[in-house]
Amino acid sequence: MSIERTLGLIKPDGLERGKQGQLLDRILQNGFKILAMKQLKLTRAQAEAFYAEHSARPFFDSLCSYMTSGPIIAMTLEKENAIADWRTLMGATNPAKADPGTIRKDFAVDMEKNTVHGSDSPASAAREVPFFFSQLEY
Ligand code: IDP
Ligand code: MG
Repeated sequence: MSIERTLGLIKPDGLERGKQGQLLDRILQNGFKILAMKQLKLTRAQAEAFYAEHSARPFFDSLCSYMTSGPIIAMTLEKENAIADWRTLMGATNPAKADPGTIRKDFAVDMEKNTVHGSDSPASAAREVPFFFSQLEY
């Protein structure tokens, strides 16, 4: 295992319900360093670009509307095995199928409003981290 960086997002439902403190605490308690962090609101074009891999999916339009419905928090997370470990801490996309103790099990509203995002592979982390952060921000 090696030290990795991955992109974490707290999605609009997390901020709207005031869960960001609890979510950041879980991230830190699980050994992640938050190397960079900012709160922002995506434009429609930015959301569509970020989720471009899903552009043909039936949920794409609704997903982009939801992701632009309010502010999000973007983070670069670092630890050993960060990419897989953050996905494990997040839990399954569908919170009804998420394991006990995962963020999505404990916080998600539904399959769309599932509170957090995480890069799903080294290739997506390499694309997603610089989507939100420049080298000047570390
Ligand atoms: P992931 O966030 O667990 O990697 P993806 O399949 O990459 O899941 O989907 C991206 C996001 O799109 C999900 O986190 C969720 O917000 C939304 N999404 C995925 N599948 C559905 C669906 O079937 N209905 C509604 N929203 C969905
Ligand atoms: Mg994904």
